[in-house]
Amino acid sequence: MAKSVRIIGTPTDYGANRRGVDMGPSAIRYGGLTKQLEAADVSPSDAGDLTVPHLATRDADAGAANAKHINEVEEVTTTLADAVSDAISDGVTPLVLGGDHSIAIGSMVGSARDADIGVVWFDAHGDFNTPETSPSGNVHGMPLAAALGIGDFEGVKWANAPRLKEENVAIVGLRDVDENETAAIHDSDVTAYTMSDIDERGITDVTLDALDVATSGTDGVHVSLDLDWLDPREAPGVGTPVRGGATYREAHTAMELVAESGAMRSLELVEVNPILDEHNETATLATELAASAFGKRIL
Ligand code: B3U
Ligand code: MN
Ligand code: MN
Repeated sequence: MAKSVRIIGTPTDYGANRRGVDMGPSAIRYGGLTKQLEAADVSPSDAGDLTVPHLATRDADAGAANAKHINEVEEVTTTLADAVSDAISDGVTPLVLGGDHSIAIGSMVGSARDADIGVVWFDAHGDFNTPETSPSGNVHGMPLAAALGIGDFEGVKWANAPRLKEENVAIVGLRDVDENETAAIHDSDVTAYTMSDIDERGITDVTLDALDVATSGTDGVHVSLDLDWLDPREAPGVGTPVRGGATYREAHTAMELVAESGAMRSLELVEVNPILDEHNETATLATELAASAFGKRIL
């Protein structure tokens, strides 16, 4: 029987420093998401977009300087966490379309509501800042810390992903990490693989190791795919591109290994910025990678 997937659009950019990622869900749908999922023998249903507060209706400078729009991010987190957890209770795999990476707090809280989960985080960045360490105040650089209960988020509790442990978090593809973030990652029990690790060991080895970390003793894995994990030549439509990222082939290989693991409990595609994209190619690539993660094969 075809696997059922529920598409959950989360059109928000409160956590980012550049406007535009709020249009990500539309661009990803327009890039052929449904067709790609069907080619992966998945039966998709589209729940549309969550209702999230629009920036135009809020004070542009809301929130503390070191955690911008923290209350809006909290609202989105609550709404998305419920949607993700409802999908899983219905026996359907949630596919969350961002939006900036701050939405991952909601995805992880929802995915970890009734299960022990691991996380594989594909990203150029560590996303391990806290309001105390962040150089920008942008919450999209903080979601892993937030979901793990690290740092002081102006009193916001996030209902920390209740059953997620540092030991089960693997970050893959790092190449732009802030100084304090490096120390925090070292001090934690998360496992982090840099692009150099991928260069030296190859994407297959690294991804299999990351999946081992995330599946060990857990009920399933949340896969968080920040499109800036890929090289900007493949994925130009992101807010914070960093040279030297994963290639097209490496990204597909990683997603195919995710599918083969059979452990994916929830997936999110984040940081697609259609304003910065070229002919929607980053959004289209996101749909292809989702298909690979759900098991699309050539033969
Ligand atoms: N580490 C920097 C930059 C950044 C993190 N995530 C993105 N950019 N997309 C920060 O602002 O925390
Ligand atoms: Mn990120
Ligand atoms: Mn990133």
